[in-house]
Amino acid sequence: MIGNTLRCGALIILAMSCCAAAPEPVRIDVTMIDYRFLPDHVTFEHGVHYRLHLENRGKETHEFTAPVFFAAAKLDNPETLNRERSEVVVQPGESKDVFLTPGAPGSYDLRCGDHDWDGMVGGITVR
Ligand SMILES: [Cu+2]
Repeated sequence: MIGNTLRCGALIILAMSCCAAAPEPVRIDVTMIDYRFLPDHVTFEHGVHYRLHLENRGKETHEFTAPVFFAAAKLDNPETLNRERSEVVVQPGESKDVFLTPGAPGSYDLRCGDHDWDGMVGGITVR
C-alpha cells in the first residue's frame, strides 16, 4: 500500500517535470457579446504559438470570421473551425480555443459573419 502510494507520487513528479518544460502558448482572450468583439482589435506576433480563447457571452450565436488570417496561420486544431476554415462558430455561453501560429505579418479582416451588418467587426494585426 505505502509502496503503491510512493510509486504513484514519483510518477506524478515525473509527469510534472516533463510537462513544465514545454512552453505554454500565449493566451489571447476575445469575448463576443451582442454585437461586439471585446477587444475588437487583436495583435499577434509572427511565429509565436497562441491559444486564442473565444467566449460568447451574448444571447445570439456569434462567429469569429477571419478567412485570410486563418488561411495564413498554422492551425493545431483546425477541427475547431467550420469546414471552410474561415470562421469559428461560438454558441451563447460556449467557449472555444484555437491553438495557432500566425502567418505573414500584416492586417487581417475580422468580423462576425452574422452581424457584420450591425457593426460587429474588428481587425487582426500580425507584427
Ligand atoms: Cu455575431
